[in-house]
Amino acid sequence: MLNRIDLRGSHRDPRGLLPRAQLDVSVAVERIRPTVEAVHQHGFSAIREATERFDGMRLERLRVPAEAIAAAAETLDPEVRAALLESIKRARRVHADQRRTDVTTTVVDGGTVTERWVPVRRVGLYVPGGLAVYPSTVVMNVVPAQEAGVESLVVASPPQSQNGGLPDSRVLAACALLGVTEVYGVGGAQAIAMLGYGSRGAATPVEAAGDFEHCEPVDVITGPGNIWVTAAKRLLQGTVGIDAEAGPTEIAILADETADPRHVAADLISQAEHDPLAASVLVTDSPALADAVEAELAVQVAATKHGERVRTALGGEQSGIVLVGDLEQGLTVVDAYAAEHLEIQTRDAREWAMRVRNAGAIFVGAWSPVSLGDYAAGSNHVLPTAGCARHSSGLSVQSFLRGIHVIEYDEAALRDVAGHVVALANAEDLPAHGDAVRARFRSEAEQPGG
Ligand code: HSO
Ligand code: ZN
Repeated sequence: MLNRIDLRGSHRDPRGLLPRAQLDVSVAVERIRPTVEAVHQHGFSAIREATERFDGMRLERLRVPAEAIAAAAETLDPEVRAALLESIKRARRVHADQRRTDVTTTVVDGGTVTERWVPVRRVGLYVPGGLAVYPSTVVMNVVPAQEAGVESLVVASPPQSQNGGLPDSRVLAACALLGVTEVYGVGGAQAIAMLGYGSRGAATPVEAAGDFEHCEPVDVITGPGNIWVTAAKRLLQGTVGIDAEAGPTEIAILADETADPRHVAADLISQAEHDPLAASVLVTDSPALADAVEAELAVQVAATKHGERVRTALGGEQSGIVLVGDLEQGLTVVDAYAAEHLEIQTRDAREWAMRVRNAGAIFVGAWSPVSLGDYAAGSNHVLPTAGCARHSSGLSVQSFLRGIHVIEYDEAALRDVAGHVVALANAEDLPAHGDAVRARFRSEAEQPGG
């Protein structure tokens, strides 16, 4: 079912040899540019037009009424409710520990620099619809924003025809459990544009904007989504802050002969279930394990609910089994791949995990499968995909904070360093910079740097 790539004995940089889909976001950016621009200019009427065209639904309003959110919480299955509450509790514990305290450095006597960690004021959190519904993603977006101290927080999620054009009721229920009251039933690129620009429309006269509740623009947009959502986030970057790009999900497993092939197969299937474009990659130094996993996949895929989707994902060019000569080479391979999720199922798993440089999140040993992290480990599941783990982190409290330097020197401390400022200003041929310091020391005798 899976392609095999044999890297045993190869000394080449594995980067170009690994399975990975070529998803061209820049092409999608051009496709959605007119929609985003229309929402910028015309607000609600453009959002409505795009929703009709792409989702086949007519929007009467944007904001989900408070009664609908409350009703969703009341009708939520008690088992799901308990699970969501546990997921929220664990996520809060982990994310509360990520809060930063302001740090003041006394650089010299009378001269300090303080780093103040300040939450952004308003954020927009996107929760995808599509092939599945994601109340768990509400938790993973909202908890870090709340723990960061964000004061204004809105959720956008696609309207569902089976829920009367509102977002999925489990998504709404998760919002209720988290105390989120501002929710919009809008999806796709038009939702991202709405969050970034608001729904009033720059070119729409105030009196024509309608008297329903509009969405005001946010400062940061986070959350996963399909390629159109990702493209819109890329286009809006600069206008607002965005988190790392999160495309189709990925799991890589580094395993040796001690791994249980049934677990490895089950975990590969678990993420393939998300999307026919999902990637499942096994990296192993054991051909026997590779064969055993293949045999297990044949059995388990036949029995799994979304077999069609899983088969497409596992058989795609983005998935495969990579054979390596030893685990050292395996480490090089998983670092080159920079998976969204990396499982280590080897002898001394923790030691190997500590040596990994590139991954969105690392799952150590036999008892920490990715699906635990998807729902209830306390960790975040909004993670960088497509190799972005080489330079980006998953969602965290930090995603919603800015570190602001506050500089405070007294007269003596400034006088002390003034000569250096003047020297550097002159070296850059920016003498007015030096003058701004010298102007503070009135008498000639006091003038630093001559
Ligand atoms: N594995 C997905 C998250 C998720 N799984 C949500 C189930 N629900 C991307 O990390
Ligand atoms: Zn998942």
